[in-house]
Amino acid sequence: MDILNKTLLNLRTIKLRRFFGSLLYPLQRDWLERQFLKPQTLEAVEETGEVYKAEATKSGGQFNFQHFELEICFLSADLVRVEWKPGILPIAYGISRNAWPEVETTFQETEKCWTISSSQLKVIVNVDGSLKFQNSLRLTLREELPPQRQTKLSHLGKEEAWIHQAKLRPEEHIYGLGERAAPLNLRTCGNEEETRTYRMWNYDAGGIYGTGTDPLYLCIPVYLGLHEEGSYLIFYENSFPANFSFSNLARAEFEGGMLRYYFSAGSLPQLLERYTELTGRPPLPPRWTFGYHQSRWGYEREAALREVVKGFETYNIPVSALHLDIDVLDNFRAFTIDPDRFPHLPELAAELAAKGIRLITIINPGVRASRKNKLFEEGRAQDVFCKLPNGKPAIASVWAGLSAFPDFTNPQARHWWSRQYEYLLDLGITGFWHDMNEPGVFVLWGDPSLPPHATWHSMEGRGGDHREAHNFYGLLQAEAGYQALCEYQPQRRPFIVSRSGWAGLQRYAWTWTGDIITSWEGLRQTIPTVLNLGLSGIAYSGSDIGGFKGHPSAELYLRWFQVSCFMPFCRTHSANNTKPRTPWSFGEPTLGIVRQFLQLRYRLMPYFYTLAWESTQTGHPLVRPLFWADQDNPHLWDIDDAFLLGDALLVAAIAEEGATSRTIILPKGNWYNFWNDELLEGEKQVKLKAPLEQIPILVKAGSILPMEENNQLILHLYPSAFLTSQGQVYSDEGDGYGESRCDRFYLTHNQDFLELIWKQQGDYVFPYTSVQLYLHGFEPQQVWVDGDEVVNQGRCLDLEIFEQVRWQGMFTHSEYFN
Ligand code: NBV
Repeated sequence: MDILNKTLLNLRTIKLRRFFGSLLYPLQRDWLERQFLKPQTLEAVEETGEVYKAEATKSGGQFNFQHFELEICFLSADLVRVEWKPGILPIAYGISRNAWPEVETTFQETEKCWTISSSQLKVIVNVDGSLKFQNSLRLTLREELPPQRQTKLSHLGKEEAWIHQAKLRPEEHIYGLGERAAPLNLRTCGNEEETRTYRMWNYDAGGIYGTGTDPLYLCIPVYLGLHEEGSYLIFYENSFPANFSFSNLARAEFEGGMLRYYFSAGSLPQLLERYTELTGRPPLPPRWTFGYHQSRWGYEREAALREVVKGFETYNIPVSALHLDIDVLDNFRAFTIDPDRFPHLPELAAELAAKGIRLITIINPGVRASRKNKLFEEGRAQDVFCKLPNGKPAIASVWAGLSAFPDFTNPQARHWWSRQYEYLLDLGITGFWHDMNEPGVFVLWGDPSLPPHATWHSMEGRGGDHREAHNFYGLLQAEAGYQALCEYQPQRRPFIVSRSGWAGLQRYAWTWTGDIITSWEGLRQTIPTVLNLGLSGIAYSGSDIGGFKGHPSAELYLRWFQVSCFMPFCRTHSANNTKPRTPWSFGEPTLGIVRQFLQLRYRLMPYFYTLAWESTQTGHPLVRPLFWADQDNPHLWDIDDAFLLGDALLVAAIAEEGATSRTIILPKGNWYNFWNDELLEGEKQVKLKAPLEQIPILVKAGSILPMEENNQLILHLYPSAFLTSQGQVYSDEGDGYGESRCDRFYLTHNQDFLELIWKQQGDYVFPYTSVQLYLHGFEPQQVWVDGDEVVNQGRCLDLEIFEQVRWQGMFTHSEYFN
């Protein structure tokens, strides 16, 4: 965006006072940076040189090359850590598991190379420093070129910059990298000139972005490669700014640090399991978080909130949370509530809680730098802010005006920050929304964050500049917030949604896709963005329904809403200068259809909640690309306008104005049309109807889909010709850490019989009053419950607890079942 546009946008949104800050701060930033960027002595790019020593170690091998050292260490049979030194050792903020049992490996030497193998993986180290990774079938998954290093002299002394490259197979597809406004496959073409570069530098898109904007708020240096021989994952444990590109070569260029990365091989689900074993799995969120969230920048008074709640009641729309944006703050200062505009917040919070609606408030990390601000004075006294070389806090202009920024790499700062949440929790706030935590600041030009070389961080006491700390900022703020919620409300599970983060954010927070443009293209973009976040370990995300900035048409809002009902985070949110946006803002038929979709989402609650519980065990994202369950089918590798929700549901977005149908290639297996039970064959392209009141939803044959209504558990049984159908339902209190239970159901069939077995596990009392079994694709004639024949009620059977149900009848789609 050019300076003129930015100036206008700034004037409109941040007002005159902060506008001057956004003009003066970049001048200061650039001046400071000039002081620090002394002319650098760049030494020529170095390669490994000759190897002069190679030896086996406990779980791997150690190699000394003329210029570099290489250490290979198996953490498990399918996960290996590779380290090229020298360089600054990373602080393990992204890592959750540090201790791994010893892995049995064999170390072999030939004339040209060394081979280190586990039962599942072989790493071949060539004399020139190139590496090859093979699976147990000896299929080559990845071939790396010897790394290159550039040594430079900075204000910190001698530093390394690294270039790491690997060959990509012609058909290879690449996914991940955190949050990207790009297609699902990040390697869009093999052509060098058109190759996109993806930057690793968490970035505030400044109120609006669309496809192609890069970087965004949440970069993660992790990617998955998928090709004909298999799939693998690479995670670079390096937080320095970096550029990634994928042409014939996958190239990663890091501006500093050590070249430490992890390689894992396996199917996509296995890769996510390993990666989240390393970087952490998402904890179980409270159940209400899967309900609908309503938000808007612009609820300026309590009365506005009351009115919105009234709307939900009047129009009979379910809602579980209201989000309070910066309007709620007293002069935009962190951890405050404006006493004039929100004088009775505790009463309001209690009133809403009684209706099952939680309040979530925004928190920005910038602390107004003023003697009158107690928080600032306290932070200064405790020395917890990011500093300039003269020891003073680094100050930049943001919402609260000139502000200082807590240095979350300082454990004392995290502790101090986490103490602040108590005040808001006491008022009745349930969850927190961390915004502007790249950290983002107001600038008219240049990078909207702190001076990269001139800002000094604690880095757990060892020291480091903002280049190293920047990408950790949102992650560590989330850690501080999470600790606060655990400490002050130990009986509740934390809920934080964070705009920025890094590898491991899933341990503390959800995210959303930020200020996406209001347009059909914007809607379409949110799907690959959410999918790639999921493949980067972030299981929970969603987008501002209708887009952040702009006025969606009724049709766009509706289509956005329909797809968001199947995303983990379902929230309408919009900028302050947009027209009010609620499910009823567009009148009928939008209102009625939105209501139906939301009711469907609430009915699917047992399914969402069970997926969430599964994710605590596996790290699998809730929303997955179509090839997740059928990765050998290359026709699915680029599909990014449809997704799977868990294993059972396939959802196809309608992201084209006026469209009333669309085509889609189905993954293997058979699929039931959710709306009419038609059975469709997988691995084929099908055309599906999508009138305004529907988007295509398919259910995989072989699924047992749990839903609920009026305290009844409804199990939708979708038999498959080939498989035992299975399903499970996880239940507990919905919050806290009490007892839980898991109900498992197994459906088998032969010619004209169907049998369902129920196995119960866990001490939590079955929370439903009854169970309804709903048969799809089967017409029953006779029914037996636990051996006794009962009256045939047709496709729906209402029961209490049982062990076995048997039906005799006919498959509707007998052509598939014989
Ligand atoms: O707090 C205001 C907005 C918020 O509504 C939005 O969701 C964030 O992404 N915030 C950004 C700051 C200002 C944006 C111009």
